[in-house]
Amino acid sequence: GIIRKPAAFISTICDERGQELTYCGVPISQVLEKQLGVGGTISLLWFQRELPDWACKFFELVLIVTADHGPAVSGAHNTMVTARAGKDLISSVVSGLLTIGDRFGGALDRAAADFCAAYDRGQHPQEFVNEKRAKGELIMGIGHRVKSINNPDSRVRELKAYVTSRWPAWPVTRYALDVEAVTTRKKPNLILNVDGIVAAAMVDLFRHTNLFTAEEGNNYIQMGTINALFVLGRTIGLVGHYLDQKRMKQPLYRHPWDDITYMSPLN
Ligand code: Q5B
Repeated sequence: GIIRKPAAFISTICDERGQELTYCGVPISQVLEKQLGVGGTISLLWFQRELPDWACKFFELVLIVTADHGPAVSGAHNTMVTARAGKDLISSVVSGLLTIGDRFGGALDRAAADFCAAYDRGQHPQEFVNEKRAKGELIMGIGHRVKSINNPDSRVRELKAYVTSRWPAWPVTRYALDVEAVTTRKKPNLILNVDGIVAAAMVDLFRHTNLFTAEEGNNYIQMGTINALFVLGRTIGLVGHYLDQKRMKQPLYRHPWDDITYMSPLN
């Protein structure tokens, strides 16, 4: 018979070779006809299955609420500075995306892993907080520079209302809220932040749709899937900031000297 050389790549999410493009086996016409939307498209291309409507709508809700959080945050700031240095859209957006990490918008995966591990071992939220403090570690998904119990984050309120009314069960989200109750007693800004609520809700989603095995759900958490929701959402805002600076023909940005403390070790 014909001996076929082994393929260099295996792809399991999309096929463009036939008459009609398919997303994980579903023809694009059906994606449109069934109005799967952006959430349904994420469900096919990221998770290789059609997730229930409540889950797809949740992805869309996350994209909406994480799309932007003003010009002052790290990502938007970098994008604006890069745009004003005369760079193109991709360079400017990428420079913003590269700021996403533990401190800014990229705490979701570790928050998911930590909350779910603590919940699974039956650790009391107070003990979890004590343990983190003893290790000198920050709790991922907790804390905000400007939001606090006195200045609540409406994004978190919306997400919490959605999850608690639509999820079949949400024990890890409950656990994260119990952690928040402990941390906010210490400092009012140690709230469950937008990263934290999305992370906890995603663990509950993997566990309670009955469409993922426990191993699949855990693998998705380990792979870095949940940060992808923030990355995708915030890309919308970063494009907006790039266009905004270009539209206004903003000049090269140079940081003012009076806002820099120059300290030479030899003076
Ligand atoms: N402390 C977010 O810090 C921030 C603590 C904590 C225990 C904690 C910090 C943090 C974990 C990572 C995380 C996602 C850096 C944040 C986001 C998207 C965004 C952004 C936007 C958007 C804020 C002061 C005191 C110290 C600390 C203690 C702080 N966090 N203790 N666990 N998690 N969180 N990141 O206010 O005793 O005084 O030494 O890293 O979840 O990024 O809008 O800005 O949409 O764009 O600068 O919402 O919480 O406070 O670091 O100076 O700490 O609080 O140990 O204690 P801050 P720090 P002490 S959402």
